[in-house]
Amino acid sequence: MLNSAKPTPGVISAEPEPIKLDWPATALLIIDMQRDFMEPGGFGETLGNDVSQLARAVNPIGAVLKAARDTGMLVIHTREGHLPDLSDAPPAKVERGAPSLRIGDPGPMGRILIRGEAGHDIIPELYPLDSEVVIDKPGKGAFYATELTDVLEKYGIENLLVCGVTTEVCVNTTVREANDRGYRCVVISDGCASYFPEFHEMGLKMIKAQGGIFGWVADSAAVLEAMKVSTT
Ligand code: C5J
Repeated sequence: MLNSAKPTPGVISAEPEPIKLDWPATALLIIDMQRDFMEPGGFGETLGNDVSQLARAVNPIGAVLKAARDTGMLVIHTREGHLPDLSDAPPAKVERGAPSLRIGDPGPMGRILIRGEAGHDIIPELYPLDSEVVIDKPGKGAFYATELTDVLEKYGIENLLVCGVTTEVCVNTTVREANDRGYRCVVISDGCASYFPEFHEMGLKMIKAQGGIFGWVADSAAVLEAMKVSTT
């Protein structure tokens, strides 16, 4: 745990300070745990990244996902990707850089970052249940051009437990969007990962700095400990 003090029952030992959440108003938001980011041959690797760096987030997310399912917490998964005709993919995104394959090109897991292709799907270890919400997003943030706000309002959600990949890109963008919309975000530190370990560290620091300018950061053990008490 991040804080050495004995946790108060139901309170998440978080940084910059402990936080107590109203659990019925809390959702688990899992960002982009897709084969395209996690596995060789996908979007992440075409950008030159070592995808093995992301594997460390899978088990911590799995543990919190299990607890969320056991306690009936709303679970939301996101997937970054584009329509097959690329009508929702800005040319500035598609044309950028010098990847080995561009968005829409055929790859070993189907067309890169295209909805419906094998690479776009969520990894088997964290596969959504039919009852869970899946948000398809064309951007890095989960609020841009999606129905996420409507979903959160429908379920009366005020707080988000956020995890997924990558820490400094889609997790950070989503947390910043959520913070501006008034949601309390607790980012699960070991449930996030980056291709660049130093960006992961810095991405978490940016969230919790300045009194938690974008939100709170806690590890999965601290979140699980608090959930044990608070959901009963
Ligand atoms: C990226 C993401 N890194 N899910 N997407 O392009 O963070």
